[in-house]
Amino acid sequence: MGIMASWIRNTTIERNEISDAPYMGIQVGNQSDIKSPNKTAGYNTVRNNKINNVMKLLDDGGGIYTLARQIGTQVTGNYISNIMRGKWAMDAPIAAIYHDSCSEYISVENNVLQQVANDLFYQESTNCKVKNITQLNNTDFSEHIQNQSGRTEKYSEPLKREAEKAKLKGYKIERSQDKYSNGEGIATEKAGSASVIFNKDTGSFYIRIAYLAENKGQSQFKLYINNVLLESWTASRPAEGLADEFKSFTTSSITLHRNDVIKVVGIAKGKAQARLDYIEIFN
Ligand SMILES: [Ca+2]
Repeated sequence: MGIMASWIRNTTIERNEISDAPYMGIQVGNQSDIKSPNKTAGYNTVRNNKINNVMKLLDDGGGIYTLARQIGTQVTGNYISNIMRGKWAMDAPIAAIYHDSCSEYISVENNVLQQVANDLFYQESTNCKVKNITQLNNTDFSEHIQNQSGRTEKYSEPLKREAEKAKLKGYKIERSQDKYSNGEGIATEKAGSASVIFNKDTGSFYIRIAYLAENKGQSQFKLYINNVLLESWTASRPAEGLADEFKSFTTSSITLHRNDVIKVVGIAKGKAQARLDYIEIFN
């Protein structure tokens, strides 16, 4: 196994290169207490990793493997290739991305799955089925995603700014273990803004805004850099069975300069309160 991450929360696994391994590339999540499944893993990010030629000996696994409910978990930008059944494998499945028992509330977006025995596998044969997995734009070729995965000399640690620690206008700090990855975020009944200062050297970065999809309405969000509008989006709807669901919006790559002001404006809709959790800047 390349990376094994069991009962973890708020953990990012990114820009690794894992190859030629007898078993899996990355496992995120592990068996949870079925009576309180939200109390174990959640809010994890598996991003821009390069995984090649794993599962060489064993079966019942994959390039990236998830287990148990983990609200707010995102698997994105990974380049997974050559996941084929080895000659010692038995009858269990092998897949580029393998969702095992109870995997739930995970988004799987913009991954490249190339030369694989199966692309995505969902465990259906146990009494705790996989459900509420969002799948978007997974493909077998993307020059951009392939180039963006694995190690890079330009790598810098993501900058994560909690919304509740930003400069706020019209927003109030709210404490809720159910709503926010770290138990704290911000909410507004009308409209508000949260601003942070970018404090790294000039470079190309992505900005990811973690917000709450609320079933009471679809709030609007706008992202400004130095008061110039860059993006606007509407909150998505939470998955079935959830009152709210952690979601995120990621920009395309943009140039940021030291002391740029990154401002997110939220406009409440109905009884939804344009809730924000954090702003993350990564390259
Ligand atoms: Ca927060």
